[in-house]
Amino acid sequence: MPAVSASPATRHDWSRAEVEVLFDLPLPVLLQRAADVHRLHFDPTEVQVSTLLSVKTGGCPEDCAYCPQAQRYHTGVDATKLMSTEDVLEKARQAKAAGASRFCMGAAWRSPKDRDIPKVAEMIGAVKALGLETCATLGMLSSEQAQALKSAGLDYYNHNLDTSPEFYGEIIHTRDYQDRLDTLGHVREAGMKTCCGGIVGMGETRAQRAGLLQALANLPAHPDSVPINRLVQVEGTPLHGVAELDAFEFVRAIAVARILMPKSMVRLSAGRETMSDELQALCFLAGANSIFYGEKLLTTGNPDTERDLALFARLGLRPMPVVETSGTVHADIVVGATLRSTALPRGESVGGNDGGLEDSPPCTRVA
Ligand code: SAM
Ligand code: DTB
Ligand code: SF4
Repeated sequence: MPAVSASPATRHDWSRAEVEVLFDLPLPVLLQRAADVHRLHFDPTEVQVSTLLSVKTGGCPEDCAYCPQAQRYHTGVDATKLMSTEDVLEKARQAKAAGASRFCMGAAWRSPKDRDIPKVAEMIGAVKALGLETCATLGMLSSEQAQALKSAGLDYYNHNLDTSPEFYGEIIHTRDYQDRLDTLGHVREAGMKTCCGGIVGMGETRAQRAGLLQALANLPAHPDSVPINRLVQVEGTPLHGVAELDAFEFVRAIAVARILMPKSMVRLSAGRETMSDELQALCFLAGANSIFYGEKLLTTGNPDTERDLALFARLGLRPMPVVETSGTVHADIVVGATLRSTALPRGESVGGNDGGLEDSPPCTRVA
């Protein structure tokens, strides 16, 4: 069996066998390793908080077998037009008031039409002007489209590999793996940060889950955010009724993602609504440090904000500060029933929150 390097150095040459060795570790050993890596680069009490909005829902021509927004499946999701900038702004203001630091706009497109780009650019500029980080997920992008979105102020682009190269053909037939890699290349070349992950629980094997994480870790640059989605089973999609993934297998995927991509935000993404608080806590122990916050994902549910606030308080977690180029640190602290933002001079830390942070370690995050 091949040895796994103990070096925490960022690598892009993981072999499948090495990743499988990690997956196969006894769970306490795997969790310990992931937690050690997490602490090298992050304060384990901090969780990055993003809110999602579907700015154009349903009617998608693609055939992703998991997706309630594909037109060809009968899921009860009605197709809508692109939202107006004013309506998006209202939702972004609400997300900011509730404590989100990043606002992610999703569209059920195979790829945007060139005529859509000015409208989306306007939305991005308006959301950014609120002081939120901006993220969009609009499907495949050309190089020119990626540059236009960057110029509009887009910080992150989400485009997932979704699964391992060898399982991919069982899930999607209307675009191939290389199309996804090409879009990610355009996003990187335009100078945006990448948000790229996948879905587990689609009936793939452990080796295929290892293949997804290997593909993500061996990208030319590790994604800045890595969403690990647990399949949300939606009636009418081909994957409805697939065998549920064992909860500990999901935790393993989070832990391996953390070890392979030590400096990335690993997002405990879709699927939280049906997870217990205890399972989510295990995911945070395994190195997850980002969530979607707000009662809806794109078309399906997410935990109530009250439940998330209570979970943060019970676990002693707090929203991750956003470090802006101006040198100001916006630290979000749990106050009453919302996650609130306050501006702090760079280098100062928040002196505790409702979750009892007096005993928490200093932030050891490495830029
Ligand atoms: N249409 C664009 C695209 O496919 O890139 C953007 C939106 S698409 C809904 C974004 C991602 O959401 C997908 O790549 C997939 O990873 C995730 N997703 C969609 N449906 C899901 C489901 N039922 N469960 C978990 N994740 C899902
Ligand atoms: C990602 O990886 N997960 C989010 C976001 N990127 C766009 C989407 C999850 C969608 C879950 C199904 C739905 O709500 O429609
Ligand atoms: Fe369309 Fe994106 Fe859903 Fe695939 S995941 S069907 S591309 S909205």
